[in-house]
Amino acid sequence: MTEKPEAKQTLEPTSRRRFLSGAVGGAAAAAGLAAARPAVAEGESVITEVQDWNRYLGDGVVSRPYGTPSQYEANVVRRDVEWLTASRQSSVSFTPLHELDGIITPNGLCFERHHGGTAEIEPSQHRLMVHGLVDTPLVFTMPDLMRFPRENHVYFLECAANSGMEWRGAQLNGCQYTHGMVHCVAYTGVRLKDLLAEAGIKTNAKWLLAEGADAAAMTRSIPLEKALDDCLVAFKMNGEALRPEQGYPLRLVVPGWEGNMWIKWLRRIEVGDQPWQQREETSKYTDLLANGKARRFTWVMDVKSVITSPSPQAPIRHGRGRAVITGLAWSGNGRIKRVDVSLDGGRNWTTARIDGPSLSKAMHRFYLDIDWDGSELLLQSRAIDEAGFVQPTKNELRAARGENSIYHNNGIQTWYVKADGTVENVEVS
Ligand SMILES: Nc1nc2c(c(=O)[nH]1)N[C@H]1C(S)=C(S)[C@@H](COP(=O)(O)O)O[C@H]1N2
Ligand SMILES: [Mo]
Repeated sequence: MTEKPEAKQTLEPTSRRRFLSGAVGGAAAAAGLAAARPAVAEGESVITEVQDWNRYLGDGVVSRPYGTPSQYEANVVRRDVEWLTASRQSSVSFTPLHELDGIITPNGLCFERHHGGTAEIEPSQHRLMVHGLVDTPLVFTMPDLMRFPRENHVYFLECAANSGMEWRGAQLNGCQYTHGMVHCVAYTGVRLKDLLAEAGIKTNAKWLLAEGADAAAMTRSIPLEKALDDCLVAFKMNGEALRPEQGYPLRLVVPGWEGNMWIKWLRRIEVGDQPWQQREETSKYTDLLANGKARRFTWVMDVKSVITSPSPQAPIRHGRGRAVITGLAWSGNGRIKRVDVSLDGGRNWTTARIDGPSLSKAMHRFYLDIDWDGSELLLQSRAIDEAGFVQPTKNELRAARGENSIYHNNGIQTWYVKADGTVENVEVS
């Protein structure tokens, strides 16, 4: 791989260009061009001549006791946007969605969002206390938790602020930045309802307060109904221990709901009869409407999708002909039923192919295989979930919620693919 890191170029806000829907594209898929083909084999030197990598014996086993990606993948990393937040302890890094495929986010590439930095906790010193409106307040050690029945589930986690910078117009040039506050991981954990049952919840219990052991001691109120439905207390991600950045040794998993409720470094659950509005940060996670009122308790993450390639950090490098358009779709309401892709800014839509597992409240991977004639495209994807919700356009969202919001932007993203294959973040109107 020879491409340079994109970090610099992506930090520049784009020109916020707006396009008239239908101004470009259209002919690309329909044209039915003869696709560019692989070269006809006739003595390819990288095969016929001995290369360095088959001249010498390679490193033996366990030369990398914990394996890391190839040196040629050094570009595939979490990135941050320096001007976005004042400190790295209360900041966010973004998942490099444009470099990934399938539905699982590798552990080392999961975006991070902390309010007081990463806590480094020794597991033998970690405790989870369950108290409040319970019959018997309990303190669980990690070995105590290992004795409860375990479950495995793949879930996405999306920060409510994902795509927040894009509310007023196209802003950041790459899906890592516009959509990278999301990851999708296979969790192993125990059911929160089993731990609550062990303590015995009182009949007037309605809410939980979950608290982390980080410097922020972050707390969130969670309705008891959700806790008893599908919340997990997880200790493994993608088969191995949680990473410190993701809450080692214990985190709350709140499927389909906004990321801020998924308390990391989980150390305390207090059972109560009302939300802890004053003490927690719930007031910050509201959606300010045009009339000055705010939406609160907007926990479910709405149906959403984005094309991950091509995208500004993943331009089309191979020229015209056969090309793969791919992206991700997810919904806090359950499974994704369908994803449509438009090449012309939303005038015409083609149903994309969802490939791989279709799991509730997990990422779905979609593909559209096209024959690109080299003309400009305005790429969009639109997801529909099993509850029947359709991903809205950004203008529809603004009409409903105004321009002051940051949170819960699930609007349709547009990528402008130019004739040279480079891609820009734009909006169509
Ligand atoms: N203890 C604690 N839990 C936390 C946070 C935090 O700062 N401290 N951040 C929350 C927010 S706002 C989000 S979006 C998710 C991010 O999870 P991740 O870092 O695994 O991506 O964790 C949530 N849980
Ligand atoms: Mo968040």
